[in-house]
Amino acid sequence: MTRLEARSPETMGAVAAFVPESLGIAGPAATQAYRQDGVICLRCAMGEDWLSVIEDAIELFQTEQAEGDDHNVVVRREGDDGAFQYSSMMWKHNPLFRKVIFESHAADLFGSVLGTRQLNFFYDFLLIKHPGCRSASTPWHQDMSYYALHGTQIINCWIALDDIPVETALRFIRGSHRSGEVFRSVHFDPDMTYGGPMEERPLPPDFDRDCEADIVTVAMNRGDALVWNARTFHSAPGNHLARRRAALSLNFAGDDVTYFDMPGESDPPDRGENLVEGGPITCATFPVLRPG
Ligand SMILES: O=C(O)CCC(=O)C(=O)O
Repeated sequence: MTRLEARSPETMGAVAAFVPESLGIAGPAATQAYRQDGVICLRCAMGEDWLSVIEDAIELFQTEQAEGDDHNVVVRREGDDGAFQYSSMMWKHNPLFRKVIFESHAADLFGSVLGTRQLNFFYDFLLIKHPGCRSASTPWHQDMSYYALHGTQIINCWIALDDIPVETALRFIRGSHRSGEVFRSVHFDPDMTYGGPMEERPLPPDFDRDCEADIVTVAMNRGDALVWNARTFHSAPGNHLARRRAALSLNFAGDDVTYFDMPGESDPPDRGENLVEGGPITCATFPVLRPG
């Protein structure tokens, strides 16, 4: 796990950015860049109409649902002015998140990047780095390390809810999804570890100390979205700015994804209903959004 900032954003390359061809289609150049780089940025992926539904969903979650929800984590480290909050699977209890997932163009737009026939919803993930949560850096990791899934067609679609300058933006290792290797899961909270016997997996490399590492980043505006492959390594700094840095990530799975009866803890911890090793993931928890 790497927490030191050894590379400044000026030394990094740029995530390829595209304006979607239409509301529901990213377009061939975006899809090709996603395949090659394992990450792209889609400009203006969500308009204010849907962003305001997301803000209302967050408001409902924070005021009525977050407390007591064991999927909701709030970490405030000593010396920080603000906390890092992250929550998942909110859609199960929150009709406004459900509206975004089931009724917006998100499934069409992001699904078009995957080039899949069937699209399942995997989970939602809200990340709020409150002003001044300076030490809440996100370690280098692959999302795949945490998933009780097999397959390659798994994407994280991370919708910026604030303007995000490069100083607090996500960083990626371009093309790191292509080796196919899955590394060990590391906890976002440095005081915690994941339980379980997946220790044969290697720990993530220390990319910040590797001047050859092809790190790319991008400044985002509210409504832009990053789409990345579940095997693409990424990290992020803490929020040293005096303003919120929030995102809603929607995670989808395509045709080649099956259930992995992973030993130990997975994240999300939810394992669906009656899933069997190597079998389809469709169930109430991972519903089909677009049939094959
Ligand atoms: O926003 C961040 O700092 C981290 C996001 C991330 O790593 C993820 O969604 O997997």
